[in-house]
Amino acid sequence: MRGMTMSPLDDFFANFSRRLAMGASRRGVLARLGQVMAGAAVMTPLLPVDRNFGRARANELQMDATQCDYWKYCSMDGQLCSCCGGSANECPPGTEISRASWVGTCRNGSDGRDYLVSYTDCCGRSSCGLCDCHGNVGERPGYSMGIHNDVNWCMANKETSYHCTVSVIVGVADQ
Ligand code: ABN
Repeated sequence: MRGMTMSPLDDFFANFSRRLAMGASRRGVLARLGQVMAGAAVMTPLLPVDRNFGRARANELQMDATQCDYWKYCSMDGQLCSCCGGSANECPPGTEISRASWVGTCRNGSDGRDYLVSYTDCCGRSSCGLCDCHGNVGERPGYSMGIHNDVNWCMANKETSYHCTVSVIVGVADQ
């Protein structure tokens, strides 16, 4: 740069880097690098990474939502909306979701965790009649409505006719 005129900005950065270079000994740089590497080694196991390497998600995508053995249907008592013009968690066109529902607990075999799954009826059309599934895990006899799932939840709606049932994961059960 000798013999050339430097702009104030060039001047500033030249001075700054010179001061930085003088203050940073090779030993200091190595010590700092060591600290960063040690920190990374401690923090890495704590980071929320998918230790299942995406297998749980892949299994989920492979499940057939029109079959009763889909794990999240374990406590189902009704006809699958996925066979009736809707999907596992969406009512078919022309129906409306029931205001009440039944909540069961199902184990997802691919990650070994228990999930709370709500079973909600789709109302306003006559029964779809397809894919009738009766998992009924956790159900108790019909003398108490809160623990019995053989119930037309559309009875809480204005349109009380039952068409089919959707299932939605609403939480992870306490371990
Ligand atoms: N919740 C499904 C259902 C609907 C009508 C009758 C029994 C069960």
